[in-house]
Amino acid sequence: MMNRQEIDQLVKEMNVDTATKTVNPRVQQVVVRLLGDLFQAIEDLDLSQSEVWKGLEYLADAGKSNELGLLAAGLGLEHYLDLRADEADAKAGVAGGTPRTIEGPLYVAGAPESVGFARMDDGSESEQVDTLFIEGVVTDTDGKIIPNAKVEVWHANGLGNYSFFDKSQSDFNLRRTIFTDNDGRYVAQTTMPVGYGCPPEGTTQALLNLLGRHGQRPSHVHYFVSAPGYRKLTTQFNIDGDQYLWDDFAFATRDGLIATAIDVNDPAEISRRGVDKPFKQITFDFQLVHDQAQAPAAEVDRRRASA
Ligand code: MBD
Ligand code: FE
Repeated sequence: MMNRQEIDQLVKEMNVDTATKTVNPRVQQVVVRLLGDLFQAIEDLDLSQSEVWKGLEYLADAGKSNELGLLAAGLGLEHYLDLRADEADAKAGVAGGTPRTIEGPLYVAGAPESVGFARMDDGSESEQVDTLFIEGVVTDTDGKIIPNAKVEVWHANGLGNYSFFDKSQSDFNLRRTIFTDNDGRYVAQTTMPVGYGCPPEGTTQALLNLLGRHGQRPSHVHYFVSAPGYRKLTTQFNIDGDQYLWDDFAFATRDGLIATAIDVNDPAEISRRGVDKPFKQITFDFQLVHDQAQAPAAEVDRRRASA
């Protein structure tokens, strides 16, 4: 058995003392720490060589199938980073506003833009899925409306699948960028999302199976909400009544982020909305926090798809 001091000495001899060119100190610090922690875990758990290779092969497979983002959500790493961001905000005196929750791995940049209103669905599911109107206002934390706020919205179809990743859907189906109107309002006409489930034969679900866990999310809608002078908000609402509301494999459900879908059957309302059947309606408002010099960055730099 090596103790931690011997492990750290070995890591240093192999990866620090061997440097002959410019060092990136942050990368060196992180690599040295993670290698030390890994070697320590191999000692503590007495991992066999085969077990270590299985782990590397798992990560290679997860990367090859583009599931590392899904894995980060499913293992709670993405939610943990949110808890850390909340703590950092609180420490910097940043308070109030709509709570953040995870982005997830399925955002695609470049969605069609409009002002005030967008129809998000391509009509292909109109017969199978309820129509949903989502509307709300964007304000600051004092309730002052924010016109021209950028509201990026994306969600799954009636099978729990997202366009772009699901190539059977049309381009940017259920993905839109809506700028709030002069009253700070956005309205989206779309279809009721169904909760996403991890691909059953995928690498993420394979690991979840070994942990005895499901890979299901409740029905939800994702948002980025931003405006000049305000901190960018990454969030979602999760829809009340879904069996996975508080049993989300990605841990995104939070107090303050639960939406209720109301059934609307009134013929006058149906005609006012310009639709031909009863629909569901969700009101979801956002409060943005003013930028402050000491605040931690709200923008997360990560690789995202764009189309
Ligand atoms: C999703 O739709 C999602 O939002 C997350 C976090 C993970 C997988 C699929
Ligand atoms: Fe999602």
